[in-house]
Amino acid sequence: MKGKIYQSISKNQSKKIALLIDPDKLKNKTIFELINLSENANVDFLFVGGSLVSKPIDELIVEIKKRTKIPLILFPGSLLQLSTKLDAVLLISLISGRNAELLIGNHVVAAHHLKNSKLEILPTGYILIDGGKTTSVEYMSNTRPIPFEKDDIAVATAIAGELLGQKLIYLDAGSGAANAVSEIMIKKVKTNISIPLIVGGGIRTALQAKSACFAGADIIVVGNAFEDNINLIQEIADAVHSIK
Ligand code: 1GP
Repeated sequence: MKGKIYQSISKNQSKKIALLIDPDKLKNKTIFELINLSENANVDFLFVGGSLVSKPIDELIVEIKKRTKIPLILFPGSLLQLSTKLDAVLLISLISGRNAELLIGNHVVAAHHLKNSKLEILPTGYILIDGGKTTSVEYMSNTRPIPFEKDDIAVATAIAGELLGQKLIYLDAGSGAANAVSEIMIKKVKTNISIPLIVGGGIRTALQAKSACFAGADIIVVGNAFEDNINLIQEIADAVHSIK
């Protein structure tokens, strides 16, 4: 049913955790193990995708769907990652950048495919923040991140995204960022928008996840830290879900 996932994000005030699966970084066996642990930890969403994915992900998506009921959402690095077997797609406009293909070009190419699919479409204003190192998303998207301390630019970008009709804002320091998005930036962005806020990139501990939630994040995205230590899934999920 269209809209179910967005409703669960926007109507339900509880904080949520998403596990990011990058198919290129992990063996399928590890992915399935991560999914088992995610089930046990009540992880809210599985994001799948990556800035550069070298293999077709359709088969993997089918295998993941067999193993879990957790909603599977594409976090697309490119149009090649689109699959009708997913539950939903973050329809990302990279609004911190000035790359026309990632603002509207790819969306035009995918428009009919998306409209004719049963996928839930989640229009997302994606804002890349400098996390202290050059990330794959920065290089592959050919966009410059917003400087770490330029809260005012991040806020204005998020407001513009909402005014343009985005339904979610995603503040991302990029996968493997040295520094996660600052609490002060999260707080300022959150107080200036009325749509749900996703925050990710460089979150490696339960304390960081909790602090980002207290600052205003509605969904925390974690990839690298879970790949490095699968036991963190329960710990970080519990920390996020403990916030009332
Ligand atoms: C990247 O926000 C995600 O786009 C997750 O980042 O892999 O650093 O957790 P990490």
